[in-house]
Amino acid sequence: MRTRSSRAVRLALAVGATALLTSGCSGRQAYEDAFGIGWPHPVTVEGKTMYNVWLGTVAAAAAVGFGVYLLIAVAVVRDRKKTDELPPQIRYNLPIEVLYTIVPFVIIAVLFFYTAVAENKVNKLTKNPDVTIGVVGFQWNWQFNYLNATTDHKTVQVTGAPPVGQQAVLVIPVDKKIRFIETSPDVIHSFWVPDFLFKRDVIPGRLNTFELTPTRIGTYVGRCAELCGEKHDAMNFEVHVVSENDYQTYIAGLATNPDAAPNALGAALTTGDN
Ligand SMILES: [Cu+2]
Repeated sequence: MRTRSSRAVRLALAVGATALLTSGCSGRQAYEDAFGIGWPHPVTVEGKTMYNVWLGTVAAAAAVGFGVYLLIAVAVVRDRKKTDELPPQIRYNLPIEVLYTIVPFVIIAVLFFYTAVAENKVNKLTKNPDVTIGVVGFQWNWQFNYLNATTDHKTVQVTGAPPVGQQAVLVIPVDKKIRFIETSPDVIHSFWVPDFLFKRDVIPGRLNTFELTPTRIGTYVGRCAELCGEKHDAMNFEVHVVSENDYQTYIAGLATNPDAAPNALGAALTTGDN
């Protein structure tokens, strides 16, 4: 009996390991899949901060759920019908009522606290970001201005051609603080890179500023997340997170040949798998 069960365990382990290897998942990816509990893999430091809030919230929800099911089970077992006599009918119980008013409030206060802390951390601006990019969302494409980016502090620029002709390309170095300053000349757009787990509205007459630190080299899709008119769906852009060297090469290329197709330049860069 014991041999059969240990053989079954070994078989299950072998099947699991084979599935893991053949699916092409790295160990880290498998770990994140198992413990992310529905949270996508962020490729930014900021996404990781929010991931921690998510884990805490899920843990709190699981504890509450477990408590509720436990109380239901206790009531079902202890108070099941034994005689035809009704159990004592209690109209209220002050301590219990105070408890179930205070406990949810405490839970919400704790969740609010950690959410506010994470939000402040994500929204915090540093004194000296490594790269500053002016983002202009317009009907219907994007323009990226790399402020003081060249060695002689010139600004270089990439503009996607509206409406569908040419996607705008955003190239940023990995593991660097990137500051984005957004504005719009027409209507409200929204800068969104799903893999960054970050989205911020682009509002006419206003400068919205935030910072992100990408952590993984790769190519990602960017979108406009605000219904901004007829060709809203044409506002996709490409994001290349590249090494510092590739980034410098890209900026130098853009500075010497501003008319070169930004797509071609972007595609020429070495990018890791996504
Ligand atoms: Cu838009």
